[in-house]
Amino acid sequence: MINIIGLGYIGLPTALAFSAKGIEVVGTDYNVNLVQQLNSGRVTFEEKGLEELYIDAVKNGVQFSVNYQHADIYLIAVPTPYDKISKKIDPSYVINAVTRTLEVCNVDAVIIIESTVSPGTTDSFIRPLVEKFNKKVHLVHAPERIIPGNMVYELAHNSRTIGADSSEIGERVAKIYREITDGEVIITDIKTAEMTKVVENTFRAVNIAFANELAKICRYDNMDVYEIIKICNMHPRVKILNPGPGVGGHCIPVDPWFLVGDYPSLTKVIGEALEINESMPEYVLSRIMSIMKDNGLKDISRVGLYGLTYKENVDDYRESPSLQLLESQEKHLAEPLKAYDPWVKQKITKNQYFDFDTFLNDVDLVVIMVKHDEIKSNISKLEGKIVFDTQNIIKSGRVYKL
Ligand code: SAJ
Repeated sequence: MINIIGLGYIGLPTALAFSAKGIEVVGTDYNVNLVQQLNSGRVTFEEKGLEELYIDAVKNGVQFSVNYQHADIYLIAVPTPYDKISKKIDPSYVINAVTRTLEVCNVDAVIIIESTVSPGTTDSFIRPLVEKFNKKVHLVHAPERIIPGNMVYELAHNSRTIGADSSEIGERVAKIYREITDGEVIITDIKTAEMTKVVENTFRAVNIAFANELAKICRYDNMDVYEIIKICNMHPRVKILNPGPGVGGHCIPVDPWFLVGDYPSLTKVIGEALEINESMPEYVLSRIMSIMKDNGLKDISRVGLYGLTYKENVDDYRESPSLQLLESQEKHLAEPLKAYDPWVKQKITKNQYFDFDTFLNDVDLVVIMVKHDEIKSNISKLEGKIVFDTQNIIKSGRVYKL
């Protein structure tokens, strides 16, 4: 039996994937409401293919509980936020989960940590805990890699990294992961596994920052950044990502800070890249101001943000560029812009709409912050509006770009 600790965006799909393959799984989360919802037959967030996976897992007897189980294998998928001031990782959730696991686990249990941690976290925070308990267990770090929007597919196909203290434990855990993925499963040591995860997300953050910087240069000197990136990417060794209104989510804007926090004097490129990404929502605000001037639009209440989530076709709005933008507006004591997102059903900002047409009726300038499928297939509805397309989804007509 595998006891999966933390039933959020990573833990839940992972628990369901193992169970759907016929492995006995108990998912544990301290959030009573979440466990109740899962036990009452409903998944807790929207994700392509998740419901189907849930149905298969329920058929196979997956269980959800607030209690940690007596087991031989644990998989920990709890959040690892970072301290906004020191930029260092906050391992308290992982520490708490491992402590509770150590209280109940069988001797010789394997504790797999999937949560993203900075290199050295296992050595500095987790091993001392294990020593304190004086219980023989095996620690493994197997960083998650699945991308929201395509999680179920990626769980089944991504290659995986298993960091373990011995090849014997590494192989034992690799065998478990091979049940759910047809991707390659690589065994390495724990610190290397910790580092690879942070490096993967840092690579993406730096590449996006490069694209964002290019967007600013091109805007300043009146060049088309999208045309330039398109042509450059035809070079066999160039692959520039897309500029955008900012970088959101709980991974790309967060994990690279672990490196900056731990190695401040060695992370010049990374630090600057993160600053560039963080400057984008404010940059969008300044573009909105100049577009309003351009069109003689004086009333800020006629400006609306399309999209509140951190990226397209997901319901997760953590650290989203739109929320960063609204926060920055708030700092200037400005009335928040109108906003609408088809994926966000609860109220998360003051002037929020829940119906696309009503939203469109109430604004003259539409700022496309997120390229949800909904807007992509309803571009014609924007006719007659001033449009600021930060996502480059509209290819013709008079549209403002980043
Ligand atoms: N973004 C851009 N330009 C791009 C691509 C993305 O501005 O060209 C923005 C998105 O709009 C979004 C943010 O970056 O706001 C992050 O989105 P994402 O799709 O790049 O990544 P995440 O956060 O959804 O998932 C990432 C993935 N990591 C990598 O691709 C290296 C995923 O595999 C990880 O599992 C996940 O982080 C994680 O949890 O660590």
